Amino acid sequence: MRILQRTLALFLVISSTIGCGAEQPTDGAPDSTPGNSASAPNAKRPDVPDIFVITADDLGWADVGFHGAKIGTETIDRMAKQGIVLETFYAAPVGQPTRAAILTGREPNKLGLVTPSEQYQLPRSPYNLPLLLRERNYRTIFLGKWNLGISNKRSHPMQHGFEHFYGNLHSQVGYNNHEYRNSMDWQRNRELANEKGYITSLVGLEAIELIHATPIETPMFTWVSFQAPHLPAEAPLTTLQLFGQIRDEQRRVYMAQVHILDFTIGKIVEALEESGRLDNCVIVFLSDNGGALNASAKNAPLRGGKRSCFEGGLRVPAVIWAPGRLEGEQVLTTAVTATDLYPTILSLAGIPIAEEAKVDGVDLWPLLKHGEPLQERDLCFAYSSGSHTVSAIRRGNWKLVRTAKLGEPTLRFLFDIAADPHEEQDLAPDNPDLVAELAKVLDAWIAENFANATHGKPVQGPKMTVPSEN
Ligand SMILES: [Ca+2]
Repeated sequence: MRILQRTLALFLVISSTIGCGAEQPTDGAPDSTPGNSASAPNAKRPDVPDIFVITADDLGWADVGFHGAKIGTETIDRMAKQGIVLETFYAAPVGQPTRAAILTGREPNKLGLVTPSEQYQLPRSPYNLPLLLRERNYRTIFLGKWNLGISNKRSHPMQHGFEHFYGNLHSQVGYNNHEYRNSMDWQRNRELANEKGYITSLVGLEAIELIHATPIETPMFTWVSFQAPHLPAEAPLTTLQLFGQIRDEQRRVYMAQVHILDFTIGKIVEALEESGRLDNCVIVFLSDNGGALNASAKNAPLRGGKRSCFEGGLRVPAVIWAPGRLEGEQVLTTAVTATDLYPTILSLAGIPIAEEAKVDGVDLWPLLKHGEPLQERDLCFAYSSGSHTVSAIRRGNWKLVRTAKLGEPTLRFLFDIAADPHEEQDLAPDNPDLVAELAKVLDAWIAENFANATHGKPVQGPKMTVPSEN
């Protein structure tokens, strides 16, 4: 019966995509939604919000409507309009470190998570976010792509405090066959989920079911981790037809992936409205790294893309939307990072930050709510594929970027990001002292963090694609 219901619901989702077309906005202002009861006093519920983190995967800076795209991202654009656009949100150059930063608040390089290796995994810690939230009676849910360890036994989301997991452990499963390298990687709570459907829609359906099934007295922490629009380039035929005028085939598929991603987020928001949760919900939306140019993402006018430390690799579309708690129609230009989400979410949940957690990020809520400025800080980034190493430091409006290919001299670029956000004018030749000063700080940071990650011994779990019975 459950499968039948899900299949029917999936059909409705896909059909609705066609019916809605790409340009129909989601209607309704959240503050005036009839029947919205979550903001009413509830004696049984602690005064904390539901928290939804929604991540896209490799989504380009310019691939959302609020940055000019014409892909049909009405719900993301609604969140941007009614919430606060985090216009200078820095992720890592690849997704795995960003994901670790969200769950730990720490520089992910310190955890041994630098490259998107299948063998590195998120270290166990009593301070990981879902564990702390669960101790405070949050229902903790992870849906979609995990990518922080592939072992069912040692690095599973449910061993980090998530009580419900539905999705894939690997990075790049088939959207329709749910396979990674010819093995099924699709599960619900460690049990193989042999279900049919497009994974973006399946993740959305699971979210909707859980939203309706969770008593309003129970606060929810849900990370909806969409794989879209990461490769492989696969989209439902019916959604592809909406973009028939796009000649480039890969771009056409990419746009369809983004569109159905947005459509699915819209259905989740509808469920939050129908269940009376939206007014008491804080939703954070972001991409886990810059758009992947080889997958037809567009970051322009930002320079570069995924795996680079130019803005196109680091700066991602990001929004925080809290209909009952934050004034909307704002754009925040302060530079913030993925490590800041952990202390911000704990702050919302009323959980103090333990010194032992060694958090690097800062609580953004006073800034978001009251405009209190952050203390000045250097933001550092690094990534290495082995043959190609990139790093950057941002101090105020200055940004030093270094790139090095194996066997070639290191290139250094200095930009004034405020005056030149697209990194077109290299000011390094005119400012050798500043370049040297920033390079010194960046080198120290790399020695402390990045070097530790590359030369340390991250815990490795056994490679296991099909969920075990343990
Ligand atoms: Ca990614």
